[in-house]
Amino acid sequence: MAQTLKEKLASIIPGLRQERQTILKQHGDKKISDVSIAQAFGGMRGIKSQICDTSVVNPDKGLIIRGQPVLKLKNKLPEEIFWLLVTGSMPSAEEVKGFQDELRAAGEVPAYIWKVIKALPKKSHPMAMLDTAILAMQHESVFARKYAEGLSKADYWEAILDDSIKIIATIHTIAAGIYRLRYKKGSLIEPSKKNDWSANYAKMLGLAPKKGLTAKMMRLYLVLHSDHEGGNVSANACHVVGSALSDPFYAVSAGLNGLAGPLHGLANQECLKWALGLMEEFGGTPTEDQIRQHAWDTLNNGKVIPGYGHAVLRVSDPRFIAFHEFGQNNLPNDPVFRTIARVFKIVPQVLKEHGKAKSPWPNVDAGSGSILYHFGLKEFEYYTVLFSVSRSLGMLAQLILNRALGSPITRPKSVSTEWIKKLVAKA
Ligand code: CMX
Repeated sequence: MAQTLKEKLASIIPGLRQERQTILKQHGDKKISDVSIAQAFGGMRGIKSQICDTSVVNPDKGLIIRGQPVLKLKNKLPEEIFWLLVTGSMPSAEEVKGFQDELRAAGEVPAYIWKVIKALPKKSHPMAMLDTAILAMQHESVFARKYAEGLSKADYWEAILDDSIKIIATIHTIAAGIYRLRYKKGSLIEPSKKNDWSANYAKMLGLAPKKGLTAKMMRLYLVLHSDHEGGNVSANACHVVGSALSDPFYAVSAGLNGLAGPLHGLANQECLKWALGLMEEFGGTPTEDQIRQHAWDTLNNGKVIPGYGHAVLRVSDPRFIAFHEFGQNNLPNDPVFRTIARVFKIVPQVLKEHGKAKSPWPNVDAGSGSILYHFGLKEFEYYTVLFSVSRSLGMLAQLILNRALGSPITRPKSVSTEWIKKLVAKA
């Protein structure tokens, strides 16, 4: 029988709580990681120190969502992916429809949000606009209100789910509105009751439908970026802030602030900028030798090549592969896509020769920009906003589960350099 997302969660949460308690009681002392001095100084890379059940990133296989490789999920709807992330199973067709209806019912963006966005400097970065809007909507938080009224710990997750639905129901409308206001694209466009979440986002941006291909591209984009386990900057920032019982508006806004960094989500704007710079320098699609030279110039100037390398992955990111296939099937002659495809042939060789990056392979940000550009989204400063709309799904799924399972406040111990020096001296 079809269930609402809340009913489905209510049916599985007791079992998950029991499972966590049993693991902790029977095996709580078992070690899962050692920490070296290099890791403590080095961004905690590779330290296994938190639990995230929505997805895992395998260094050799890439993103696995609830046991399924992301490439197997590439034709699903983001609404289905959210359900999968949070419950661990796919919804039935009826459940998806019910969930979409819930999103539509919660889709009204409060009028004050548009005033807040319009009050920002006109040249604000669209990520600053989105983060501010999500934070300003904190006023709507069911969790914050119910917590102040004395909500029981066992029921936190229900209010977190209510807030999550409000964020998912409105973030694409806010994001599309930011695009139209920031880049003077004309008046805001209403969503359609008939459309799914991705199709409505594409519609509200004002992109040409291209016989349904634009909605298909958007669906792929929003599925591929939805989650990437728990340790990346945005998921981790959202998790840490949420662990203080700050509500999802605070927590997601914090996560998105992290996504706005050039070593994380902003790399997709940087990547296209880099490719367009190449095309401008060489007057069109560059040759392989020209790309090699440009890549070396970037490295010799002490800069990173955006879209390449990864903290965990050691193969080409399957999400890059999915975009690459989409490009080959739908826009093989697009000059920007052809440049990106040629960059993919050359940059891994250059990075291997350079010898620093642990992975010379493309990550998700290497390919998405050329596709967006082809569909008329030419303002590449905006690209991380699209990433954000998608990533809100993973961040919120993780928040719901953490509150359902009573995860405590995050508080690792820091040590001083003096402490390390004494330790080393003793050894
Ligand atoms: N170009 C040049 N140098 C690179 C590089 C790249 N693409 N990727 C890594 N390196 C360098 C690092 O800067 C580091 O140099 P230093 O020793 O001088 O500090 C060295 O290689 C080792 O780094 P690493 O262990 O391989 O990579 P990290 O885990 O430290 O960093 C990442 C990972 C993604 C930040 C890095 O590969 C990078 O800066 N890539 C370019 C930016 C990018 O594409 N970011 C998007 C990642 C995906 C996402 O989160 O959205």
